[in-house]
Amino acid sequence: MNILIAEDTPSIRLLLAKVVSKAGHIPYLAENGCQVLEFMQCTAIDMVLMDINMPKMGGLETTRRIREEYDSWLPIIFITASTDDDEYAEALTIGGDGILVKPIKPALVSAQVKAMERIVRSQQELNKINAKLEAMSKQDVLTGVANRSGLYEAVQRELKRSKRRKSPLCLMMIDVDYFKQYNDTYGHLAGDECLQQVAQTVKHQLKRSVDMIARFGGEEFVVLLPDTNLEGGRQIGENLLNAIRQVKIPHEGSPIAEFLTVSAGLVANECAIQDYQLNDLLDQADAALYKAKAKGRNCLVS
Ligand code: GH3
Ligand code: MG
Ligand code: MG
Ligand code: MG
Ligand code: MG
Repeated sequence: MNILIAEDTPSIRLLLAKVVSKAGHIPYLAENGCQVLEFMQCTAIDMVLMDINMPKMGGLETTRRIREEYDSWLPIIFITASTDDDEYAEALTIGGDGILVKPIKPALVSAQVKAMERIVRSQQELNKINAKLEAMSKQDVLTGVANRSGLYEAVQRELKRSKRRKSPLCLMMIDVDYFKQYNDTYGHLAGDECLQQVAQTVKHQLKRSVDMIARFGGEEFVVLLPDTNLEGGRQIGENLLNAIRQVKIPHEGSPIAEFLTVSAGLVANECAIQDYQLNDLLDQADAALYKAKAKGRNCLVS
């Protein structure tokens, strides 16, 4: 762990640094609260050992500011020469996690750091699990691409960016043609594999890291193309439809082709960059998709 030691008395600062090093951690040194705050802006600190009485900014005020500025918890252990219980209580109340009373006893400092490390480690585990759960909540289980929730988040973000940069974005809705017949012919499991293939084909076709594909639901996918106007979106869309045709997934039940095809509806927000909302894009892409189906499928309408 990176442990920041804030103590204005040089000999005590040195002693604490030795204890921290001996316990296998990396000590960083500060002489007052101002240095602590500065330090925290550029280095990831896992724990703070902080004297309450320091010139410029003491431990209590520094802690108040840390708690105000940082959302995530950082353990702060106070060091004090005071024998006043009220001061201990105040220190814990404003956000301290422990108190060490001077004169410093190395064994006690080391044990206190170890005890706090247990909490830090379990907090880190929880953070990891949280990050995983959050990623999972935005991913489609069957195809591995983003799900609707991941899509909505990306569209909201890209719409803001599009307005800010006055740069258009495209949204395309893709729907597998005669997929009910596909399931009826080959079975539901083969249908699942087919959806995985469609998703992966589209994913591999998208060259830029900002482009994304999401499973909107069932056999419908949405492709989001930032910084792309309608003409660019059309080209990418036609290429996607072609790439899916080229996979040549047999579809005997399709009345229109030997192999699996998809239809697509495309919309760009280029004419009304200020006003487009998520639902406008989805509604218009869906309306275009409906037209593509009505035109006979296996095509893109924008
Ligand atoms: P269209 O060309 O008009 O789009 O016809 P369609 O048959 O593709 O459309 P419809 O909406 O009638 O049927 C969609 C089918 O997709 C029905 C449903 O069982 C199937 N489906 C939806 N989700 C899944 C899935 O996760 N796995 C499989 N295997 N099939 C799915
Ligand atoms: Mg002091
Ligand atoms: Mg559908
Ligand atoms: Mg369909
Ligand atoms: Mg149908």
